[in-house]
Parts: sequence; structure tokens; C-alpha cells
Amino acid sequence: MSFYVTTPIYYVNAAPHLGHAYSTIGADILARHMRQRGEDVFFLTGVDEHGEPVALAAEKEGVTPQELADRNAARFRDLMPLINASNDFFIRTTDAEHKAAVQDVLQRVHDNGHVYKGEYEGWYCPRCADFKTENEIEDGNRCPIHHIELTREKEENWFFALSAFQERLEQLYASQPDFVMPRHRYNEALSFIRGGLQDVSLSRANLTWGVTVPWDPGHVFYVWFDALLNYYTALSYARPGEDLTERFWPATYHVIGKDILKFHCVFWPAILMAAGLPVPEHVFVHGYLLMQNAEGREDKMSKSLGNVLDPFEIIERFGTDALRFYCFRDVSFGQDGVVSTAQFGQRYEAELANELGNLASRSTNMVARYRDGVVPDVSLDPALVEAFAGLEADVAGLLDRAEITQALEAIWERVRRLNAYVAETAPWQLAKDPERGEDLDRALASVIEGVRVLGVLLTPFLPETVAKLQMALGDADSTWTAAGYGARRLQRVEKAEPLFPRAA
Ligand code: ME8
Repeated sequence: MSFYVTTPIYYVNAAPHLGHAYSTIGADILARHMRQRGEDVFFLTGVDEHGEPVALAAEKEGVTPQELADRNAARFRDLMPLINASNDFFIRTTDAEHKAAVQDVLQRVHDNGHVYKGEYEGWYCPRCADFKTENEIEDGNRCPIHHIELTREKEENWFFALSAFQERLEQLYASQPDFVMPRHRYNEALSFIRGGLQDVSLSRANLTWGVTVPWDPGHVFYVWFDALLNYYTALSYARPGEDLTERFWPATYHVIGKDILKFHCVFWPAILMAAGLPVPEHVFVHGYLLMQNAEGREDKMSKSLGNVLDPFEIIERFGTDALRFYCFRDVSFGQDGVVSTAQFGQRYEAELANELGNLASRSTNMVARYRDGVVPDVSLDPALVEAFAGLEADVAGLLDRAEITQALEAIWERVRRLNAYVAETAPWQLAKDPERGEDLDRALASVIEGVRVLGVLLTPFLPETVAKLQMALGDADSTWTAAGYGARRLQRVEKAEPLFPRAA
């Protein structure tokens, strides 16, 4: 089965922040998990380089849009290996192949009769590059996301006849009830559609930084249509000499933040329908990472508000896996949640270092000490067999629905269960009593098998940590067939090095 997962492509008007890392890590966890299951995976991320947000930022800095795009695209590209994103391609919308493919698809939309020339007049946020409808405007004519005053725009544009797709979109939502996930976002998108759709600008006449409209070269495409199409165009040129479109389209999951719901859940399926292309299977909409400000109010972390956690700094202090863990543990994927460096430090100590790190070092240490590193080949304790029963199916089921936090929680319950088991069986006591050798064998074998399984299940979440753990366990099999408790048995282990040393 093919599994194609994407992140939003990020604006290159500023440097990456934790919000960008968040969506990318979420998509990466799904991609890594599906690879474990032997699926044919393609994972795409990249940057959105055209449009007003970038043109304005470049103007402010006194550089050309291309210069700004080159500089910041490099910063996003460098973020990917740092957060251990296993993306198969990194798209830039200034790629010549992308631009040509955008022209090709939108020409089809034009030729299919869904485009007309008209006059646009209305409110516009240059930071969102979004034309706001009356019910999307905050008091004082402000953008509800950026809180800046909206500008009044009036220009002759090419329009996409979105309103004509209302019925087909409603049908899509009826026939694909998990087109948008989680459910409350599905309801939000559907009520937006039911509220009545207005036609939208497909081109901008007063902007030059974009993809030229082939049938009217005085215009460039409205950046959102250029950007959305990246998910489709990338497949045609990501692998030189190969077209992956047949193999991976339609996408399985678009992972996005709730700020761009309208574009992905309404405009995107409509434009695909207009071009005669299949629509994606799912759009997963996650919430905002928020920061508490000085007055105690919670704000969206955003470059325009200047209240961002720098992922590079966090990684330097705590390591990549700690970042990957924290984002999905502290904030439920799909909901909003407040993040802070203080909470970060607490979870690192309490959960990674004390719960997982100690479990790994204690369990391997005990086998090394009491059994010379040889894992006793005895039957496993039924109490743990039961505690792990069905776990891998549960985790797979949750990740099928992109419920990353719940999957991590299910795994973490077993981290705690194993720690409790160690405390209950107290192998260090058993080791003192020569008559209890069999009990000691069973306790050691049962714990270490649990640790092995946790390694397999945590592979998509904590790839670096699991690699270290698996070195000590002498077994690097992270395929899904190894995910069951008792599915494989370890032979020899070595004492694991501390997985989470004290943070600097
Ligand atoms: O909107 N919390 O780009 P963008 C969680 N180029 N996620 C956050 C976040 C936060 N505080 N801040 C940003 C664009 N994100 C367009 C997208 S796609 C065809 C074009 C994440 O740089 C989240 O995924 O503003 C959000 O949707 C995205 O970054 C917006 O990135």
C-alpha cells in the first residue's frame, strides 16, 4: 500500500520556529511508522516562496525576493536533518518544474471553464495572503490571526468559480467522513462550506513575485493556488527521470495547522475537482502551540508576534528526540496547548530521563550483572504478557488515524508498567537468594522483552534514542513483525549508556 504524507510548505519570510518543526515532526512520525509496517511511503515537506508575505519581507530587508527566499529556504532545509525528519523530498515553489506544473494544472482548470475575469474588492491580510470574508474579520477591521489592520483591495483578477463547487464539496464530506480530521475540524470546514461559498481570486495583477498565468502573462497566480499544488507537482519531479504521481497520488495525509484549514479543506479539493484530479484521503488539522505572554494571556506562537521558541536552541540543550517527544506529549495533537522551556525541562527529567532512561539502564544493567549479559531463555511472565496484549494493534490503529499523542500515551503506559514491574519483582532481592534463580530469570527476561518492544514502538518517535538502546540490546529489528511482546527474544545485552544525560 502506498502512503503519502505532507507538511504545509512554510513561508520563507522568516526563520523556522517550533511551530514549523511541530507539523514536520508529526508528519515524520507517521512516515516512519508506516515504513516500519512495510508500506510504500513518500514524505514531502518544503517551502512556499512566492506571494506577498515574502515580497513584503524582502522589501523590508532591502533584498530581492529571490535572495530572501534562497537564504531562508536554506534554513528550513537545514532544520529537517536536525529534527530527524526523514522527508523524501524538499520542494521549493521556485523550482522550475513546480512552476511549469502549476501552469499546466491551472491551465486545465481554465480550459475546463472554471475561471473568469472579474473585479475583486474586499479586505485582505498581506501577512496571511488571504482575502477575508465579512465573518472572518476581527473588531476594528483586523486580521484575527495577525491582529494587523486589513487593507482594502480592489483589482481586476482572474477568479476561480469556487461557488459552483458547493454541492460537490458537500458530497465529498458526506462520502468521506474522515476527509478532515479530527471531527471538530471536519464540522468546522463543513459549516464553512454550508455557509455559502464565494468565488476566489486565482490571480493577482499587481504582484510580480509568482508563477505567471499562462493565458494572461500580466498576472501571477494567487500564491495559495501555487502553494497548494506543491503536493501534486512534487511527485512529478522529486525523483529525476521518474514520475511518482501514479504511485502516490492522491495523498494519504496532509498534516496542517488550523490557521490554513479553509485553504486545504475547501479550496484545495475544489481546485483538484476543477482540474479533474482525485482529492486527498485525509487532511489532519492540528492546533496551535501557544506561548504565555507577560500578562498571562496565551498567544499563538508566531513570527509576527515575535514569541517563538527556537527549535535549534532546544535541540542544542536537550537533543532532537526530546523535542520530538515533548511536542506530542505536552500538547495533544489536534488541540491547542501552551509550551514553555520550563515544562520542557520537567518532562525531560521526569519522563525521558527518569522513566524511560532509567528503565533502559536498570534492566540492561541487571541482566549484565546477574546473568553476565545473557538473557534467560525462559517463559515470560503472564502478567506482562497481558499488560502488552494488543498494544501493537492499538498503536497502529491510533497512528492510522494520526492520533499521535494517544499512541504515545499507550506506549508510555507500558513504560510505567515495566518500571512498576521492576519495583514489584525487585530482582536485586531475588539475586540474593539462590533458591529464587528461576524467579529472577523470569523477571529479567520479561522486563528486557518489554524494553525491546518499547524500542520497536518508539522508533518513529525517538529514532536516535532507540538506535542507542538497540545497540545495547544487540537487536536492531524495528519492523512491525517485531512489535509484539514475545515476537522475538534477545540473546545477549550490554549495559545501556544513559539515554538522556542531564541537560546542559
Ligand atoms: O501558512 N503552532 O506558511 P507558514 C502550531 N505557506 N503550528 C504552527 C504554529 C504554531 N504556533 N505556527 C506555525 C503558510 N505552525 C503557507 C502554507 S501550504 C500549501 C502553504 C505550522 O510558514 C502549522 O503547520 O505560515 C501552520 O499551518 C504552518 O506552520 C504555517 O506556516
